[in-house]
Amino acid sequence: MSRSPEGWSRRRHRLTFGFPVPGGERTPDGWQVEWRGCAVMGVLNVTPDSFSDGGRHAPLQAAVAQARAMRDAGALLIDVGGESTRPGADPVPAEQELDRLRPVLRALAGEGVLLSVDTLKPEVAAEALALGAHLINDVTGLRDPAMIRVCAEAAAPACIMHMQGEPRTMQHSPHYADVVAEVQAFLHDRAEVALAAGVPSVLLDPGLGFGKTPVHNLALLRALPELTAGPLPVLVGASRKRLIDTLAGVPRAADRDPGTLALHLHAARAGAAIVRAHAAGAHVQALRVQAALDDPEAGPGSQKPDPRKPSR
Ligand code: HH2
Repeated sequence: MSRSPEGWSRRRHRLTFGFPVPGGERTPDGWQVEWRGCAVMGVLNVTPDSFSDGGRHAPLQAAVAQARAMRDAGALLIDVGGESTRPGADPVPAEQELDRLRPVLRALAGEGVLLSVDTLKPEVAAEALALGAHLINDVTGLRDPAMIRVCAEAAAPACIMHMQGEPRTMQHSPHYADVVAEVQAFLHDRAEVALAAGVPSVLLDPGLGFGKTPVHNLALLRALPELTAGPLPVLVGASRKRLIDTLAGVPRAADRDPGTLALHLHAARAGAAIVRAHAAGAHVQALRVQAALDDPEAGPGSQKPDPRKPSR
């Protein structure tokens, strides 16, 4: 695996916003949020039918409590979703998606955490940004020019994810001549178009499980160092996905956090800037430990070890 010269945990990543954001610093280009190594995006689904946590955070109090817990555990961003994009999912009307998102966004807008909204509808993105969301996570990778316009007009960054097809049918027969080259070309093309149109910054996401077989997912995970070698930050979302069942035999999605961590620690070492996770606190902890192993200046390794203290 190729490593950036200073090690993955010391590599700096940034997102630029055209408006003040929690943790942002004013720069000539806008408000910048900068971090080192790999940060965590905590998943907050306010849907009845998401594949691993559907219905759990639908009541407003449960959603707010979960968001606060993830923020307090050290998540950089909370990704709020009002529509499931699991394989086979039918789309929900924009008004229904907004009915789910509005109360949560209103409640979380002043909570001092970066809020991303997981939507593929420009009209939902526009209202979410007006309600206080900071970033749009679009699983269709800004294929709709209207989504680019919404992000550019609000001066909000976007996560560009690759998906072959659409959620209802994407897993029927995914096919690529060269999955790594095709995903990379798509992400770079959409990023170029979005940045030229005025979207202030973007995250790139290979879209694990979105129109991909286990072989495609593994090829993308193994090729992450290629994708992260470029200047744009890369997000990886393997959380509780079916690949973990294929690799380790874990049929229940809610039982897949250990496998998720293994994949996300791999992604971090391969240079990912953000991992998207349901178990946000466990990820922050594991990434801190792994970063301390990678960075000789971090953690107790930077002090002289006390030879009288047993190490266990
Ligand atoms: N995965 C899911 C949803 N949104 N966004 C990005 N950028 N990357 C991902 O890998 C990704 C995503 C699927 O997970 P989840 O939100 O838990 O499920 P559902 O779509 O059923 O709500």
